[in-house]
Amino acid sequence: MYGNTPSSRETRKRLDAVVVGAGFGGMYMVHKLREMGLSILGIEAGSDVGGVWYWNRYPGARCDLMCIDYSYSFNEDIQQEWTWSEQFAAQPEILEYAKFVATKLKLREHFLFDTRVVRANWDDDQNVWIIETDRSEIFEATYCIMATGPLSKPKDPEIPGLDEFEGELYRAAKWPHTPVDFAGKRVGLIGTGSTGIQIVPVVAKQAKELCVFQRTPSYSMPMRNDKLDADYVAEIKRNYEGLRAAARNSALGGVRPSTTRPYFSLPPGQRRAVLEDCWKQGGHAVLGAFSDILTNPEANEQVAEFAREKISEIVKDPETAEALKPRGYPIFARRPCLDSGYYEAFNEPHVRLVDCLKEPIDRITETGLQTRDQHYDLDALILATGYDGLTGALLSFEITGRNGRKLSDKWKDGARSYLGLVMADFPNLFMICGPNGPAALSNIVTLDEQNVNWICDLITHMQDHELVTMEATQSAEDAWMETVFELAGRTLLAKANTWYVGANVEGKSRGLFMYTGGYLNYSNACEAAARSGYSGLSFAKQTEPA
Ligand code: N01
Repeated sequence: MYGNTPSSRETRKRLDAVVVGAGFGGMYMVHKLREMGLSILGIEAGSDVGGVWYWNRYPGARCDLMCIDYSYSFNEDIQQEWTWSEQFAAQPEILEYAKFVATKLKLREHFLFDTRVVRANWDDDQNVWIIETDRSEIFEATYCIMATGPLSKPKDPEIPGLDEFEGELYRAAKWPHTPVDFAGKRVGLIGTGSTGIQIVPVVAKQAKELCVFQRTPSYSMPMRNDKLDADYVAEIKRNYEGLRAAARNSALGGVRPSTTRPYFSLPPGQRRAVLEDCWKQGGHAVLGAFSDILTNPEANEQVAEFAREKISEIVKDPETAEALKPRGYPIFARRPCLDSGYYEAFNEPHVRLVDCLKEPIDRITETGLQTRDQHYDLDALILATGYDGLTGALLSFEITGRNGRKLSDKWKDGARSYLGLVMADFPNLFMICGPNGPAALSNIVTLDEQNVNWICDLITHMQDHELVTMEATQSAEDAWMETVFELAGRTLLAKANTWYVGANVEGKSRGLFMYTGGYLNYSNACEAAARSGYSGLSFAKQTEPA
């Protein structure tokens, strides 16, 4: 199968494990496997660690989870030595944090940077993964761990003429590493998801004109970010243990507010007071205000109306305010956005909203953007048009399992796996934050740690019992997917056209394939799977030579 590849068997490096990706998941995976004494290699397309935070350098890029959640808990020295400056850190600080961890744990020496995996094939005879890179290197590994991230394959819009634009073209997910100056320029922005909403207020401060081309409006709530003062940081550091335990025991894997109180358990005046208070608190407080916002359509619509009223309170021009109001899908069915001055930016005379539902984009031209009604002259165009989420990165190269089974074939009707971690027909292949886990809905660093720990426990189990291969049984995989679909049927999450359901990628099979039961239930399910002696997996022992 790999006979045509450039390096001969003798020159291939043999390893215990190859880890693809140097984001938070890949970094921790490499660290843990090294602690276990395995020979390892990490492969990363970027020039350094950081994953999504390495690539996403767009103006305003910031984590919408608090740093006390969005950071590693596994190493006390790291927790104590690193000091966050803000409640919700900006991209440069998060990238510095990733670099700090890599330096402290000496992780870089295990990674090949500026290198992409182009093929990963299971060799049934040798029981190894044959992993080929775009530098024509080939590695053989007993275990292959995909830490490729749920949002790492950016997606251009299907708008004709993109290649014809002669101005400056920027993609949020592949932002230049040197500062971009928009001063004096007419800037266009396509896309109003979490990314576009973070970009608008920052670029509005620099540009001569900013035109925001909005197709589907998002619901956004004020982030109300805070600088962290020294006393508070000291308190956090003293109390990390409890904070981390609380995160691990929560539905989100983080210390966001949540409640067991259903919406209609309070009279209207008190509900309103709760929502007002949450809006004032900022962050995701509104999302956690009532227990049934994502399950009760009537409660959801009332919370949505509250958010729409807030837009009218902020945006002075009634027509713009109206166009910014999301309608026709449940609030929080698209990822809830947190902003720092998004709606306020539209009160600036040089910032203009173009409602592409009323005035669709026809094409991009050499000099700007043509809608059905008019041409917008632009010096620069920013694309914040999202990702081929959850499965995009894993399907962007060839992965072949047992008996030549292609992953693209296995997933042609949607991603399927057991616990989002392992699959039938793909022996010794692991996914960190895979598409059938809760990655899109949880704090991903908590999930990274949980996934890595589970994988390492399983590898230890295999070593202890002299097992050479493992894969999910078809029945365990089918049962997990049944659970995933059953839970999905209870939420309103599938009722919006989002990357959650694959609606943003033409031809992608549509549906809610991710686990929506919450982080805690998910990690309990993984623990139960391990406690059962891994009854959902089939193992093989080394066969004796004849
Ligand atoms: O992408 P999106 P994103 N013409 O898919 C529009 C995470 N994240 O990069 O909805 C016009 O949400 C599209 O319009 P529509 C977070 O999980 C986290 O913003 O298809 N518009 C939509 O408005 C988030 O959910 C942080 O009608 C077009 C936008 O592009 C995920 O990343 C920060 C178009 C894409 O929105 C993705 O967010 C940022 C077209 N042809 C992101 N094609 C944190 O803070 C697409 N669009 C951690």
